[in-house]
Amino acid sequence: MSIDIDKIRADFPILSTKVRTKKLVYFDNGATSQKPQMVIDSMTNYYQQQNSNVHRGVHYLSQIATDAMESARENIRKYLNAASVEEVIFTKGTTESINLVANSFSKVFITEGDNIIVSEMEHHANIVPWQMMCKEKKVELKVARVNDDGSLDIDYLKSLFTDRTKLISLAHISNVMGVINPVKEIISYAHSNGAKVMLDGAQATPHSVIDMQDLDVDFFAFSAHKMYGPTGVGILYGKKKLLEQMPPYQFGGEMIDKVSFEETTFNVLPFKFEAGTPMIAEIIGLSSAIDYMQEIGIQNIADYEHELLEYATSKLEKIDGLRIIGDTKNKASVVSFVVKGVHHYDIGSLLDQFGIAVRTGNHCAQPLMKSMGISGTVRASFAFYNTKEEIDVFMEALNKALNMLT
Ligand code: C6P
Repeated sequence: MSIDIDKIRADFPILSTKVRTKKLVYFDNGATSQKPQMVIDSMTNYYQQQNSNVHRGVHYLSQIATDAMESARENIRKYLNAASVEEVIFTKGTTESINLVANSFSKVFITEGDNIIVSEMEHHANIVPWQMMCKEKKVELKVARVNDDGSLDIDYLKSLFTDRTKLISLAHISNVMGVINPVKEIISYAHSNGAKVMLDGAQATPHSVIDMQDLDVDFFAFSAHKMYGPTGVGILYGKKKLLEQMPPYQFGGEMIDKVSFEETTFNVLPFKFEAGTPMIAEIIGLSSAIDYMQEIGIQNIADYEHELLEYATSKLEKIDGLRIIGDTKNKASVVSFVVKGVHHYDIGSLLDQFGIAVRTGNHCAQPLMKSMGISGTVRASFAFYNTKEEIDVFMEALNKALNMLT
C-alpha cells in the first residue's frame, strides 16, 4: 500500500490555512504535528457524549468515560507491544515521563557514588532532570560524545560504563538532526553491564514502529502531540518489575489505596503513578491518533517520509555554504542546516514571509550546539502529509531568502 496524499491532506483541516495569502507549508512537525479530523472528532465526541470523571462514580457516564479511557490504554499497550497495561502510565508528555523516572527510580536504585549516562545530543528534557537528581544524590553524570556527522561515538559511550553505572538515558531519534541511534545495540550492552536503559522516544513514535518487548528497553517516554494527537498527554512505558519497586512520583487522589492521618497506602499499577484527574479527552485523542497512523501503516509512513528526506537533502546539498548538521545514513525525516555568514533566525523569518513554517534556534539542545560549534540551525521536519511540491516551494523561498541575506 502506498500513501494517498490527497486523501491524507484532506484529513487535516489546518493544512488548507493561508499564511499572508500564501499556502501554509508546515515543516515544523518535530515541534508538534498537526491533528487529523478523526482525532479532533474523538475528543469532541467525548465532551459531547461521555464527559465525566473516571474511576470514581457508579453512574452511567462515569462508567462509559472510564471504559473509553481504559480501552485507550489497551490500544496504546497494543501499539507499543507492552506486556501489560500496568506498564502504560499516562503523563503530561515526554518531559514529565523523564522527570518521573529521574525522581522515582533514583529513590530506590541509585546511591551516592553511582553514575548515570546521557549524551551530548539530548533535548534539555533528557538532561536537566538527571542533572538535578545527580546533584541531589551526589551521583556522577557522564556524557557520551557525538561525532562530527551527528552519530554517537559508540566506542566512547561503551567506555563510560562502570560497575556503578545504574542507568543510561538516550534519545531514540535526535530532535535536532533526525539521527536514529543504534538503540538495540546500546540496550543490550547496558544490560550486559547491569545498567537500565531509558529511551526518550519523543521523535521516534511519529516515524517508526516501536516494540517494547523487542527493544527490551526498561523505560520509554513519548508525547502525543508529536504523533498527530493532542497536547497535554504522553506516556511513560516502564517494565512492571521496576515500576512495582519504584515509589509514587506525585501524591493525591486516584493513586492511593487507603488514607488516614497516620498512614497512606498506594494503589496498584498503573494508577500508583497517576495522581489526580487524568487528561481523559486527550488520552482518547492519543488512542485515535494511533488508529489513524495504523490505518495508513507506520512502515508506509516511514518509507514515504524517507523519500521526502532524501529529496530535500539532495536539493539542500547543492546550496553553496550550506552545512547539514547530522548527515548519517540512518535518519528520520528531519533536516537541520546552517548557512555560512547567515543567521538561522533571519532565514526562518524570511521563510515565514513565504508561508513556510520551520523551526530555528538551538531546539532545546544547547550542549549539542556547543559540540557542533554553532549557535543554532534552521530545522525542517517532515510529516507524511507533506509533499515534494512543498519542498520545491521551500527551496525556491530559501534561495530567494539567501539571495537577500548574502
Ligand atoms: N522537542 C522540538 O521542537 P514535550 O515538550 O515534553 O512534549 O517534549 C520534550 C522533548 C523531549 N525529547 C525530545 C527528543 C524532543 O524532541 C522534545 C520536544 C520539540 O524539538 C520542542 S522543544
